[in-house]
Amino acid sequence: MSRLIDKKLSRRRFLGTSTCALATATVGSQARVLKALAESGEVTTSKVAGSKDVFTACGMCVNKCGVIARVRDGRIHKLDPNPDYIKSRGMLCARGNAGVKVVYDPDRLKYPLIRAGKRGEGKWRRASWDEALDLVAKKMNAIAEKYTRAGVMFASTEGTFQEHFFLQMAECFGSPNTVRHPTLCLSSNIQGFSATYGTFPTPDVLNSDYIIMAGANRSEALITPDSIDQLKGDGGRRKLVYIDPRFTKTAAKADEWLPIKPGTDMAFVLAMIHVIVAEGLYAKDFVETLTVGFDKLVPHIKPYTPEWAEKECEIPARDIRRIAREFAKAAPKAVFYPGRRSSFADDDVQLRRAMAILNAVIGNWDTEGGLVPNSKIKLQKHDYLAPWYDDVPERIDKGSAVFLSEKDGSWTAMRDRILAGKPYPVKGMMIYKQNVVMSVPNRAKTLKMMDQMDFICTIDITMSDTAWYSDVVLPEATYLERQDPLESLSGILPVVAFRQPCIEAMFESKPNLWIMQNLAKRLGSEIAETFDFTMDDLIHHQVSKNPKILKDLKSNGVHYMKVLPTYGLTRGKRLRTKTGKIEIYSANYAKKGLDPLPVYTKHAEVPAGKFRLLVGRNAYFTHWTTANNAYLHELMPENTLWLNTTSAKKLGLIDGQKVKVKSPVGEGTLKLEVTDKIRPDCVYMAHGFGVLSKGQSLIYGVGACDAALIEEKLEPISGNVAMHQTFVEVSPA
Ligand SMILES: Nc1nc2c(c(=O)[nH]1)N[C@H]1C(S)=C(S)[C@@H](COP(=O)(O)OP(=O)(O)OC[C@H]3O[C@@H](n4cnc5c(=O)[nH]c(N)nc54)[C@H](O)[C@@H]3O)O[C@H]1N2
Ligand SMILES: Nc1nc2c(c(=O)[nH]1)N[C@H]1C(S)=C(S)[C@@H](COP(=O)(O)OP(=O)(O)OC[C@H]3O[C@@H](n4cnc5c(=O)[nH]c(N)nc54)[C@H](O)[C@@H]3O)O[C@H]1N2
Ligand code: SF4
Ligand SMILES: [Mo]
Repeated sequence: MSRLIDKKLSRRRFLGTSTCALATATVGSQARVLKALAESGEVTTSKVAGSKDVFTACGMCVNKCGVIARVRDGRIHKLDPNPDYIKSRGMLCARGNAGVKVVYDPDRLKYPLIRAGKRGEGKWRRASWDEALDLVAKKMNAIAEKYTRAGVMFASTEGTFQEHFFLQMAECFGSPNTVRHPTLCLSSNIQGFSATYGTFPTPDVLNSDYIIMAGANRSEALITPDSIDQLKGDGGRRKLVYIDPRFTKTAAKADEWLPIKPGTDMAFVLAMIHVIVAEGLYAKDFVETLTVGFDKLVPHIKPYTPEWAEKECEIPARDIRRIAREFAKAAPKAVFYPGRRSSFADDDVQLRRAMAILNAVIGNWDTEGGLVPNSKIKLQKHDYLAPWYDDVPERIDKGSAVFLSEKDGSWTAMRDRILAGKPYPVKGMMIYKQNVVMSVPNRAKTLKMMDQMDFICTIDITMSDTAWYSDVVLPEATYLERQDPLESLSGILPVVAFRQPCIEAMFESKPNLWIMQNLAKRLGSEIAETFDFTMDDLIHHQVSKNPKILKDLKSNGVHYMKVLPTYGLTRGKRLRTKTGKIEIYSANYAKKGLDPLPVYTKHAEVPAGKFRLLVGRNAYFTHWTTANNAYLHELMPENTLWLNTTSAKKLGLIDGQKVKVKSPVGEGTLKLEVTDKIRPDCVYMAHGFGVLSKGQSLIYGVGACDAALIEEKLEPISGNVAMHQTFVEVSPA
């Protein structure tokens, strides 16, 4: 019997990130771009002779671009972009194309595996699903009995499945200890903007005339449609100012590159606000009617002059002044881009608040070319009745951050509490689609936490480092082999993404729903009942209020709302802040003892003879997950340490030599890349190498692991980890 209950009956209410669900969306100018792209022939969708073409959604990163898989004789020959998929402007990136190699990867997980040697030794035996799932259920129950149900933690990352089934499993099993990627990624950003606007808005990159991007490397760290829009559609009118200690590909495409001193962005932003306020360049009517606290901002911002900021951020005062004037002049078609990953420093929420306030004072809220509240296409929720347990304690990381998300937790805070065994023991780990050994800074500490676990189960598609240190490894079918729930992607142009199987699941891999259902059966009838539906049931339930969605998905692979551009839908309405207005001054923060207006704090200087370690994306890889992909590996077979030419000279190091990098928490060896593309006080390496798992045959023994080097610093408001506060020594290997 289907258990898709309409009303939310769940015991614990999951608090998601707030999005402003609006009735209509903005399509007009966006549709023009898509049409122009299609006419220019840039969207190539060459058919494979005799192929069956299947619409699906890319699973290589968070964007879920529209794909047409060309399938012949039960094999995927080629992946093409879906030209109708408006969010990605009909684009499929290098990783999207390389998705074929995920399916036909000799290193992929084929069967359930049970550890045969010591943890991390790499000795496995093949098991049947029955045996493996019996063991997982037995271990979960044993931990629940000995400790409490909270003794099993559930870790997962972004994706279509985790929301639906993995968190449901955690809740139905009775553990409050779910932990997901946001505190390794963007939770401080969401917090800073939401505290100001009541939502995390989307920049209207396509229609903006002036964009400042700080540490948002959109030409390499792809976010659709921003990455494409940043390059298209402005007829040469737009100016892009890019701020990054590294000369990235976005810097190469920008009109100006400002190599800021890391950790000092807030000085730049506050000085911009200073100029705009002092010179009366702010949007007066807008500020008066739509914001609160401008009167408090005026005296607050006074000391933050460009001359003061220059000393902090090393961007000349005259440039700050000029950029502030240009920015205000282009308003409201101007944005200080909100960015995505926000874990630069441990005061990141206040940096994001400053960025939000800068946008607010020029009045770019909910206007063309400005910051636009997200729209989202409504899908019916999958609800269920979770069993009730009396003895479940609060989350182990409760109170570790001022605004801690109930479903996302704080990764590093949770790890610290587990290691301390306080306030209670957590002895089991269920991991779905997350590589915690690589993605949580300070790898040694993560391994120590795993060491003290009685049981670890990882569900992945390949032998990640996390799987390598697990007791049971379960193979999920890859994204090209399974049906996922529909996913509504919010934005200026919201779409519903559709993932359907292009071929049958290979080997003994199984989709997540099957895995959860079969585990649930072993955990008892109450839990099993909540999983008693088919994927088809779920999808029909999701579109039950609007069946056209599914019709569109089946015929075009995408559903979006085709209406004229509509900005300003929030005008005259209350925002989702306490005052209903844009909160320049946050009384809510004041009440919690936080700075109600962003106050600049100095960070530690790089000690003599050391360098600040930076992390960042490149266009060929998604985090760690694609380094071992045969196609992408060709583009980047190893990672290098970027070191500035003058710094290399001082150390007597030469390009191409092997160097040792040492931080207070770890070390690694990799090849040196001497370059002028980075400030002399920083070094950088790509994420994804220095793996521990021998199951990654192309990259095992190659390069260094950034997670082994980075010290975790907690951003106390959001629980986000700060990534760029580690200093390293570099010496010949
Ligand atoms: N050092 C360092 N750490 C970082 C970052 C960094 O740049 N440097 N970036 C941070 C950021 S922004 C983020 S968002 C996080 C991301 O870090 P995580 O949340 O850990 O995500 P990924 O690293 O992408 O790992 C995803 C795992 O899922 C597996 N996988 C892929 N597809 C499937 C599938 O279909 N099913 C299943 N079951 N598994 C699958 C992959 O093989 C991989 O093991 O990392 C953060 N940590
Ligand atoms: N190709 C590709 N695209 C991706 C992903 C991927 O793995 N691969 N991951 C997706 C995910 S999960 C995320 S979160 C986004 C991340 O998107 P971004 O946040 O744009 O990605 P990063 O490359 O981490 O960008 C951080 C940049 O900040 C710079 N930086 C470091 N410190 C400072 C500082 O103090 N100030 C300033 N101004 N800059 C600084 C770094 O040099 C780096 O270039 O990308 C998404 N898109
Ligand atoms: S940006 Fe690339 S990897 Fe990410 S979903 Fe789109 S095509 Fe796939
Ligand atoms: Mo991220």
